Amino acid sequence: MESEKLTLAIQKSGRLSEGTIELLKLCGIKVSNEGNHLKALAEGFPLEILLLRDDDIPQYVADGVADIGMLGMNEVLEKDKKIDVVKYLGFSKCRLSIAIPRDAKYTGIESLEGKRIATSYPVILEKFLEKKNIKADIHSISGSVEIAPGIGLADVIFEIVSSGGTLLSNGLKEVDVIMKSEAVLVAYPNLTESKKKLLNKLLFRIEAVQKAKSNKYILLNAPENKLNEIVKLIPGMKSPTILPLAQKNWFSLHSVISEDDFWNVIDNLKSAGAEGILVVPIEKMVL
Ligand code: PRT
Ligand code: ZN
Repeated sequence: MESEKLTLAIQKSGRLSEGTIELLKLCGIKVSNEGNHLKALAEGFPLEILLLRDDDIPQYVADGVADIGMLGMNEVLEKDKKIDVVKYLGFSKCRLSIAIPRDAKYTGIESLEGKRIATSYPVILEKFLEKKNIKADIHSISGSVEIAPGIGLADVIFEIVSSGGTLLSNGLKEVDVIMKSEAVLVAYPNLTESKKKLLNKLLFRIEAVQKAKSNKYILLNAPENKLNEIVKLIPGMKSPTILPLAQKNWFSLHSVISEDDFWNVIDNLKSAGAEGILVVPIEKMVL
């Protein structure tokens, strides 16, 4: 159907908003959220946007009220609804960790036996403790979990950590990372064929953005007698572009290199005789 739209649920405001809007923008989708509305319009893709608290997104997607959603993997696991995780999005990264008062002892997960643990993630914690066969007293609280040990409400906390600053300022130390989290794209499991097509179109754009982020465009100059060796170091998407320079026996090579082994490749290129190396970001990458 020509006019069909996907309904996307995103966080109204909070730690996910910036990354979400930025990713959509890189996908060519502009969200205009003027005023305090529940819905926003999107330009550049057939999307209707619902602006929600992140806690509510799993239920909206499980019910099919929203076709897709963007939220933290921690919230997906905590709410435990029947929804599909279709893509890891790479922003709002954090970890869910065990933390204890600075002077307390911890020798491993077994140290949690019989302890009072404060958390805003009771479902994840309960499953974890059950798997490890540990009995503890879980106190579910919805905010400021870090103050619980200080006011005598708990011995231990299980909470999101990012920089570690909040733990530090509450006299706590991180002793075990239980899981890592980042923003994910989730979907209603029973999307119609036409909505699945739209979702695939959106995924295609997200993947092009992600590939571009993890790669760089490289330009360099090389003498003719070093070309073969240098070409092997920067194979690129198919093979590098080689253009003759005005100076005789010199060439310009253009290629794409991965962010992962970036500095190794640069070192090897220099040793192999490459000169005038330029590295520039790529905006989109379609293979
Ligand atoms: O209003 P709404 O319900 O939508 O938002 P919220 O307050 O529940 O969530 P929000 O905006 O705080 O976080 C949304 C999501 O961002 C979380 O579900 C995580 O997936 C992700 N995220 C990434 C974080 C953090 N980093 C983070 N640092 N969520 C929370 N924190 C908090 C944490 O709870 C702790 O109190 O920040 C504190 C720790 O930070 P550091 O840097 O001091 O370690
Ligand atoms: Zn929330």
